[in-house]
Amino acid sequence: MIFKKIIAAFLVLLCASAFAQENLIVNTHNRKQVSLNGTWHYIIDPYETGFYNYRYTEKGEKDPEAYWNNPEPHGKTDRKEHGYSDDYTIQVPGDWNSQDDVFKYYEGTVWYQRDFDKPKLEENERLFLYFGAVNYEAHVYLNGKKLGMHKGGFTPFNFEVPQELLQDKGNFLVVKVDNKRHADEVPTLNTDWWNYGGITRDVKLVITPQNFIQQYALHLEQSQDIEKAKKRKKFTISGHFKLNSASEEKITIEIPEIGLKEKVDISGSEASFNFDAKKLELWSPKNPKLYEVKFSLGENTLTDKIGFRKVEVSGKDVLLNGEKIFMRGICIHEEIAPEIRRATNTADAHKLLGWAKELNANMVRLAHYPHNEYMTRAADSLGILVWSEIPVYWTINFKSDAVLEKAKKQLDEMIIRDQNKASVVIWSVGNETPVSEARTEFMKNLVMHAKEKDDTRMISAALEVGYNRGTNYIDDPLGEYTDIVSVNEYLGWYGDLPHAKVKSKWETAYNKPLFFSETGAGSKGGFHADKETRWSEEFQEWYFEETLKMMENMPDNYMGLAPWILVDFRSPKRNNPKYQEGWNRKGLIDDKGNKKKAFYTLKEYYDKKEKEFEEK
Ligand code: GCB
Repeated sequence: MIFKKIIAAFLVLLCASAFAQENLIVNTHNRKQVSLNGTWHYIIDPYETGFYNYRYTEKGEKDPEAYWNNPEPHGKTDRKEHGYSDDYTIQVPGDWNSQDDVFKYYEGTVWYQRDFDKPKLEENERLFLYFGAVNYEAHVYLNGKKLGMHKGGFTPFNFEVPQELLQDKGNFLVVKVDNKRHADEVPTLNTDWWNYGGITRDVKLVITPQNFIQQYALHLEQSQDIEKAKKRKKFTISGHFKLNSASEEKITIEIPEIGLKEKVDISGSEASFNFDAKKLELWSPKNPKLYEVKFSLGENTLTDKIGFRKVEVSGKDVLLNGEKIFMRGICIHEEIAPEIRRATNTADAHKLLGWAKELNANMVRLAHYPHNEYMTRAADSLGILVWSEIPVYWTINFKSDAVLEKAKKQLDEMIIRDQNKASVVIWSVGNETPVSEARTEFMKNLVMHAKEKDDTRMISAALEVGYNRGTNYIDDPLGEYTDIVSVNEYLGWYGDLPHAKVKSKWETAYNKPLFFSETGAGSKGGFHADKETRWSEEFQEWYFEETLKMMENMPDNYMGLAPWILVDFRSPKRNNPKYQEGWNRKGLIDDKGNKKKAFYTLKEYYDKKEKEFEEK
């Protein structure tokens, strides 16, 4: 019996840590749940005393001094050197850095703890503990037992809660969170953003039936001729299901608004399907139409709101629902600057995307990691195209298979979570990775992996510009594998002055759509001077004027841009004591929320581009 229990515990652990994405539950917003957001206790533990004994080996499960345990002292003679107290509390979701001065620059381990009562469960219902994200490494313990661990600071994970572990009242939940940077992680040691630590996204108990739809994809079949489909008013919808366990039952898909009801046969625990749908209104930025969709397995129904659209590359163009588009983009970090914290909720998402809308953008590049799901849900409903990226940033260890596996896992988790968001049109596998054979092999592997998982989106990566006899030449070998060629350019900021831009020549080695995934210059909001004075709003405005003139001379595969960046953001690399003070100042909006002059320069260009495309 004990042997069986050990094996079962081992299997739970193995599945939980190594294959978290296989078990990932999607669309948790619309499932039965109990939120565990709110006030938690914490212990700061830079030496990891709660985890290792004094010989630096992991503490035994029952060790009373392990911080996942917290026995009451038996009496006054008892020695006790840790504890959770109401004097040390922290809010979840949220980064720790913004919550107390002791955390401002902290990188290391913090233990989080809270109690919860067992929710009321119907017969056969199951319980999963779901985390929207924890940066970076999380070890999760319930009533002294380890449920599992997860690495990756921006993607969700969940562990099943074995019911025999639960008490009716006061279940003791502990999460060891460690945000130390390491050379062999994703991202690696060096980034140009703040390493906010903590349980940065929602935590909840998800209650499911015995068997349930764990993951699904539902979209327009990519191979259909969309022009013909539009003319005939008959579209093919396809997708797949992954159940938690094998079932003989059929799954019913309903879209009540168009009177659609289809049954899908399951063999084992997975099924692929396709069927026709009439009268479908397609999703686009102009008409972000979402349909209520109901998926039923037996008695249980899960609802979602899904938009249907087709995005594809056709020669040098990107087509959305068969029509050529121009991406009026802007890059965004997941940060609320005036409060110096991570964005965590719907209001935050609407604030950031609201600014993007004011700019008349129709697209956002969510840099440089998957943002929280409120962002992609809001983008779906507001009609904003999304570029979503994994943090394969700069100098990842491209020679390591283990690092490649870590990157793939984050890619899987990103895709699985958001594959039903019509707004997400680009998966990006990285940013400014330095060209080498090992790098290209690594990145190609990620591109192929993303394509295999999802053929309904374009795959890209932000590349760097090469130079060839006076020409800005985009020839990074990775461009051969991506669907669109995206590049970051800073001519006039990191080299030369902005007036050099108009005369610059641009060429690409690839006959594919060309997208500028970054361009930008720093300015301190409210600092005014002549245009040649660095850090002034006038310099940044000038940079944008020259950049936008330069764009008019681009080759005809130019199909959009996402300048760097919507709002100033925290970065430990930016230490000019007068103008930066720990902020990357390339925002079009400053850290107080004020729009800089360049905001309006870009907006004017976007208004013009919008008209130009409407008139075509
Ligand atoms: C880049 C990076 C971005 C930086 C930006 C800058 O090329 O992709 O993460 O923050 O430049 O400000 O230099």
